[in-house]
Amino acid sequence: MTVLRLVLGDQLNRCHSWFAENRADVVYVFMEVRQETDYVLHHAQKILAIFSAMRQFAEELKLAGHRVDYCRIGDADNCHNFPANLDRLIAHYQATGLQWQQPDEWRLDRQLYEYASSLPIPAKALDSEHFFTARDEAQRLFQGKSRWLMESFYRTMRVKHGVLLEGQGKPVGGLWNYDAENRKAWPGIPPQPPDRRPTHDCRNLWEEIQTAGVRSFGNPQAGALRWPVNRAEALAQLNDFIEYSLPYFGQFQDAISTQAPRLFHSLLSFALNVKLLSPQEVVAAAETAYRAGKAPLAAIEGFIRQILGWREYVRGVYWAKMPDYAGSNYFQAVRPLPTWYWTGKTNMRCLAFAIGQSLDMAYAHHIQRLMLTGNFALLAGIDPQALHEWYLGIYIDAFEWVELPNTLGMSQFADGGFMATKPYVSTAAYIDRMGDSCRACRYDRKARIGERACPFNSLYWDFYLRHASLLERNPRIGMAYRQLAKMTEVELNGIQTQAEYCLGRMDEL
Ligand code: FAD
Ligand code: DLZ
Repeated sequence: MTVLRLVLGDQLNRCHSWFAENRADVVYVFMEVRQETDYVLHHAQKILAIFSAMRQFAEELKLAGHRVDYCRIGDADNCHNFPANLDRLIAHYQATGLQWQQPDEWRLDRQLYEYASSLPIPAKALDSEHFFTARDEAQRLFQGKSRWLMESFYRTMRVKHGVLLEGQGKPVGGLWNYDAENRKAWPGIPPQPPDRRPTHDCRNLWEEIQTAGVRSFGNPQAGALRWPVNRAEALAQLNDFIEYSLPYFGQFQDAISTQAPRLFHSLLSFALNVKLLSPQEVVAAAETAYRAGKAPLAAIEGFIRQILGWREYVRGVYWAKMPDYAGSNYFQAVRPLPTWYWTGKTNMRCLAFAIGQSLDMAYAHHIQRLMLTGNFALLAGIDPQALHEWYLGIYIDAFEWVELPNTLGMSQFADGGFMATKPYVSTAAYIDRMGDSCRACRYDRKARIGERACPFNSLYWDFYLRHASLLERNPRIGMAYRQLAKMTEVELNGIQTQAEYCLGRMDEL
C-alpha cells in the first residue's frame, strides 16, 4: 500500500501537517518539469532558486526519515509533465492513492483535478495550509459588490485575526491606515540596510538546466545566487528585515532610487510564495517588533497591510475571477511590448534602471513595478496579456495567483476598475518627486513637447484624451479632465502629435 503525495515547487511548507508524522506507506514526489519551466519564458534566477529550494526541501524530508522520489530536470525517464510522470510513478510504486496540495494556480488546479478524475485509484487535494484566508473568503465577504475595496477587506482581516488591535476590536494608535506618513522620497539617509542574504554556488545546477534545453533570460548569477532557498535562510532574512529595514519601511515605501535597488523593502516575497515562510509568522514577527518598540507604528502597519491585506486580497480576486480574468482588456490595448523591456536599453533613465535591475536581480520593488514599468505600459497601450507574461517571467516571486491581479487589475486597470479606483499613471513629475533618475536623464522631465521631452508627459495626457469616454466620469480623475479642459486646441494637438511620435518609435525611446 503506497500513497503518492505530490509536492509542487511553490509548496515547500515544512510546517504542513503532512510532515508531522513519518509514514512508511507515503512517498513524497517532486518533479522538475518542462511543463512548468516553459509555460512562460522565465528569468534564469527564478528557475535556479525554485529548483535549489525544491532539492533542499526534498533532502530535508529524507533526512527526517520520509520517503522521497525526486525527478530531476535531466533524468532520462522524466516525461516533463505532471500527468505522465504521475502515471509512471503510480505504476512503479503500484500506488493505491494520490494526494496533492491545492495548487495556487488555476491552470495546475484544473490539470490535476482532471487528471485525478481519470484515475482508477482514490485521489484527493488538501489545503496547502499557508494562507490566512480560504480561496473563496474574499468572494464571500464582498458578495454582491461590483467593486472590491482592499481597505475594507484588510480591516476585516485585522479584526478576524486579532492583528494590531487594542481594546474591543479597535486599531492600535487609533487609525487603521498610516499611508499618509509613508510617501517620502529617500534622501540617502539612513544608508541602505546590509544585504546579508546567503550566496549559493548553483553552477552545476545551471549546467543541468541548460543541458536539458530549458530557455530563460536575465542574469543567472549561478555562481552567487542570492535568494534564500531553505527555511533557515528564509527565517534569517526575516530577522534581518525586522532588525535593519522595518523601521524605515513605511517612510520610504513609495521611494525609488538608482542607488538602492531594494531601499527598505523586505525581499521576502520569494520565501513567502514558495512557502518557506508563512504569512502568519511574518505578520507576527512585525507585530512583536511593534510591541517591543523596535519600529514606528506607521512602518509596521504599512508592512502588515501588504501581507494580511494585499497578498490575501489579490488571491481572493484571482480565485473569484479566474479563468475569465486573464483575458481582461478594458482599454482594448494591443501594442506589443517594446523590445527594451527585455534588455533595459532605453534612454528613459528610470526605466533603464528598473528593467536593468530586474534582469540582474529578478527583483524590483513595488513602486518600480507599478509606477515605472506598469505606468509606462498603461500609458503606451501595451497589450496587458503580453505585459502579464513579462511580469510572470521576470520576477523571482511571480506566480500567477499574485502576479495576474497585480498586473491586470492594479497596474493596468484592465478589469475596468474592479480592484483599483483609478488607473495608476503619472507624468515625469511624480517619478522625479519620488526618485533620483530624472535629473541625469537624456529626456527633460518638465517638457511635454519636443525631441527631448520625457515620453511620460505627452503619453499621460494622451492616455486621458484617448480614454475619455471610459474615464471622464470617474470622480477620482476629475482633476485630470479639468486640467485638460483648460488647455488650448494648440496645446492638445501638440500633446497628441508628440504622443503619436513616441508611440510610433517606441523601440527607440
Ligand atoms: P515588500 O515591499 O517588503 O512587501 C512585503 C510583502 O508584502 C511582500 O513580500 C509580498 O508578499 C507582500 N506584498 C506587497 N505588496 C503586495 C501586493 N501588491 N500584492 C501581493 N502581495 C504584496 N508580488 C508577488 O509576490 N508576486 C508577483 O508576481 C507580483 N507581481 C506584481 C506585479 C505588478 C505589476 C505589481 C504592481 C506588483 C506585483 N507584486 C507581486 C506585488 C509587490 O510588488 C511584490 O510583492 C513586492 O515587490 C515583493 O518585494 P518585497 O518582498 O521586497 O516586498
Ligand atoms: C515556477 C516553477 C518552475 C519554473 N518549475 C517548476 C517545476 O519544475 N516543478 C514544480 O513542481 N514547480 C515548478 N514551478 C512552480 C509551479 O509553476 C507552481 O507550482 C505553479 O505555478 C502553481 O503556483
